[in-house]
Amino acid sequence: MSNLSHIEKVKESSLGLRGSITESLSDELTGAIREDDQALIKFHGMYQQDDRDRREERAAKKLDRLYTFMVRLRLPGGFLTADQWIAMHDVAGEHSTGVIKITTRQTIQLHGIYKSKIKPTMQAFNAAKLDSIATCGDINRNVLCSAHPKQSAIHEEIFAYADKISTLLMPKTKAWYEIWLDDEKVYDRKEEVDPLYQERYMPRKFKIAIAIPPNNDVDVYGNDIGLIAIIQDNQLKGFNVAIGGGLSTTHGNPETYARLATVIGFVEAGDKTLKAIYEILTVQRDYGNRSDRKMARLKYTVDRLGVKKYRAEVEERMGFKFEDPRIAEFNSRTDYYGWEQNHEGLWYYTVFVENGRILDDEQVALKEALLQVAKTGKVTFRFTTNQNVIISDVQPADKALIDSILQEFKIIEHTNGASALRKNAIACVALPTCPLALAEAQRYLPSLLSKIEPLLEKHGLTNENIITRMTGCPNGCGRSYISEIGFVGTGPGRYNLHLGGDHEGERLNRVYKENLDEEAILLELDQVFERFSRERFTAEKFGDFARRKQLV
Ligand code: SRM
Ligand code: SF4
Repeated sequence: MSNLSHIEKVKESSLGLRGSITESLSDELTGAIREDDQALIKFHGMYQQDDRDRREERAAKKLDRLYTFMVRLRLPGGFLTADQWIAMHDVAGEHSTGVIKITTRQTIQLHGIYKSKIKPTMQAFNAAKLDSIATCGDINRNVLCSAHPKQSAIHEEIFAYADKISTLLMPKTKAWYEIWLDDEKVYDRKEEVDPLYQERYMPRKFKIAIAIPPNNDVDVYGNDIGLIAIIQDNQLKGFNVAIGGGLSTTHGNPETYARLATVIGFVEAGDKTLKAIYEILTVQRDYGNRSDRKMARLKYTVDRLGVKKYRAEVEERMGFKFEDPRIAEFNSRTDYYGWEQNHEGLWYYTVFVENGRILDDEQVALKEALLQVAKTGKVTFRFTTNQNVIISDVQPADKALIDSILQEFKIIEHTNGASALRKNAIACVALPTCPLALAEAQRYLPSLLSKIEPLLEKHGLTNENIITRMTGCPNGCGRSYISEIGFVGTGPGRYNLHLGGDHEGERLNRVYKENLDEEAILLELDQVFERFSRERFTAEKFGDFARRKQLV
């Protein structure tokens, strides 16, 4: 096909995602890697970046950009053992900036890894039984699942699907092991035949999440495939399947849009669920746009073909039909902060981690505290899609020990002390590492919230659980388009302000005012909060109010 995009050709001629990565790594003249290899390393779970704060200074000295790499782990459902935590903590300290960053997709990223340190990083992860395969690139990414075991008595059974799906959709190439672990070279590529991904992989990234109602913590409708667990009589019956969610747009390109996934039916738990997922991918693989990457996500394929046709094609390939969707209702998206007990009596402490950044700063030594907790060997860890961490699976007899560490390091004070606004807020990474950022996000949102909190207090709204999200550009990594207050970066210090999304993640918001600076943001919010406090119905949520009053 002559109109394939350049990346399609790079994938196709990459010999199983190898390209010239090995040669790029051994080139000591530059801290960067070759351009085509930059696309390929994404499939291995990493991105080439540079410190944007230092661009000008380095350019003035006629120095090349300060290239480093970001590595993202594959953690289906966001689960780590205590030993893996310790290993990850050590790797972060030795090879990266030291900050452990919890992402909005329930995993962690390490930033600032020099080219020469990528291999030792991967090898240390592998020694801890961790990998970064397929966490980026045109392939199925980290699979999400509602994090908190309190969510359901059969949480473990549902949670296991995140791992099953991740395994089902792993690429067959052994390139990751060969390049990063120096495993034996694969000479016969027939050993790597990949019936799902073939030679060109997916047209674009692919994302799957499993939600356990009534909590939609994973933002299930923002995914290419959303699975909504259907539990009846305390048994997992199966899943409502939603397709075509995606939360990215491009400023100035009206052809791009955010879209919530459409429920296409119900499928029984077990093999039928896995078959359905697999064939939804094969249809997108075969019908997705491979010439224009801006239009390549599943959401555009679904709208181009029509939901009915897409479902019919999947059903034909599955050899059975979807049943009618079952009733499922969501009522929240918030994490369960603090201590909670599950049905078996195990304890869970959800720590508030502002924007997912685990580090030791002047306010709280969060990284050290979590290391000490891990060193007890009496816990596991689960990441949430709200960028928090749950200290998990604590036996009743060990709770006092863990609690004393959390007290000693003031983690409980820190978690309890955060306002409702802050606990419901997410920001993406943005500057200084994200090459696509137009404005700040995780470095700016905390201070902006400190100015919004007094406005809420002024209008008697301090305890409102308003879902607030900020992204440094319209790509939507912080899922701003499904928030009640969304900030989308347009340029340095400027944001579009979005309002009117619902609390449960079932309705997109819309632009309220464009290109606002901080003063204008605070002025607008002050006015809207004033009306909300005066004109709201009893218990009406902020997003619903903004919609009812047609503010957007
Ligand atoms: Fe994202 C690209 C960070 C979740 C939509 N995202 C990027 C890159 C890799 C920039 C790049 O392409 O060079 C960012 C790296 C920043 C850095 O320095 O670390 C980046 N995305 C993130 C994370 C780390 C944000 C965070 O603070 O947690 C999240 C990592 C998730 C993970 O563990 O896999 C992250 N990204 C998301 C989400 C939210 C989600 O999936 O629930 C979205 C919107 C949902 C969606 O996909 O529709 C999202 N990221 C994008 C897009 C737009 C995709 C599109 O359809 O056009 C890009 C740009 C691209 O792919 O071209 C992007
Ligand atoms: Fe970067 Fe934009 Fe994603 Fe934020 S939303 S991490 S600025 S790509």
